[in-house]
Amino acid sequence: MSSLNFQTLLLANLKAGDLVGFTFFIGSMAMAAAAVFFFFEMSNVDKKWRTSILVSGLITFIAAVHYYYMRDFWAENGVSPTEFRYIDWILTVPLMCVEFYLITKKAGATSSLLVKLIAASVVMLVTGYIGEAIYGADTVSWVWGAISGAAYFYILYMVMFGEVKALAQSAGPAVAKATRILAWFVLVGWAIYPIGYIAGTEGGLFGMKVLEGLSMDIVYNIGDAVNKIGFGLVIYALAVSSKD
Ligand SMILES: *C/C=C(C)/C=C/C=C(C)/C=C/C1=C(C)CCCC1(C)C
Repeated sequence: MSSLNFQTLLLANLKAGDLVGFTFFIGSMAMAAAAVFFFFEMSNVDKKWRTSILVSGLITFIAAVHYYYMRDFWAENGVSPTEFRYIDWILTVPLMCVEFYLITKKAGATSSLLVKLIAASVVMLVTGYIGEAIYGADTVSWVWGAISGAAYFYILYMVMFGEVKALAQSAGPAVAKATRILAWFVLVGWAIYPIGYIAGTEGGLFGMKVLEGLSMDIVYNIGDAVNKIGFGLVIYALAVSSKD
C-alpha cells in the first residue's frame, strides 16, 4: 500500500501548528462532554427544569456531531466547513430561542413569542449563509450581513428590553437574573459572529481591509464554545439554585 493510501486511512490529519484545526478538535470534545453532562444532570434538577436542561443537552449534542464532521473536513481540505457550520446553527440557534421561551413560560410566554424569536433567528442565519457562501468574495455580502444584523438586533431587543425581559421579571428574581445573563450572551457572545463574518469576507467590510489575517473559523469556534456551553450552564445554574 502506498503511503498516500495510508494517509487517507487516517481519520483526520492534524498538523503541528494548525491552530484552526486545534480549535475544531477541542470544540468537538468540549461539546460532547457538555452534552453528556447536561443529559446526566437532567435527573438531578427539579422536574420543572428538566426540559430546559434537555434542550441544553440537545444544543451541545447537535454541535458535537457537527464539530466531528467539521474537524475532519478541515483536516482533510483546509477550508472552512461553511455548510456544516450553518446546518449546525440553523438547528442550535432556534433551540436557544426555545430556552428563552421555556424559562419564561410560567410567567405567560406564548407560542407567538416563540415563533417570533425562531423566525428572527432563521432570517439571521439564512441571510448570513447567502452572504457568506454565495457572496463571500464580493463586497455586496455586506448587504446580506446587514439584513442578518437587523434580525440579530431584533432578538437582542426582545431579550434585553422587550417581551422576554418583561416576562422574566414577572417570573421571579432567579429567572430575571438568568435572563439578564443570557441577554448578555446575546449582546457580547453573539456579536463575536459578525466579527468572524467580516474576517471571512474577502476585502473585509466595505472593501476596507479590516480584520485581515484573522481566521474566521477560530472566531466562530470560540464563539460556539462560549455560547453553547456557557448558555447551557447559566440555565443549569438557574435550575439547581432556583426557588422560584
Ligand atoms: C451556537 C451558535 C450560535 C449562537 C450562532 C450564532 C450566530 C450568529 C449570532 C450570527 C450572526 C451573523 C450576523 C449578525 C451578521 C453576519 C452574518 C452572521 C450569520 C454571522
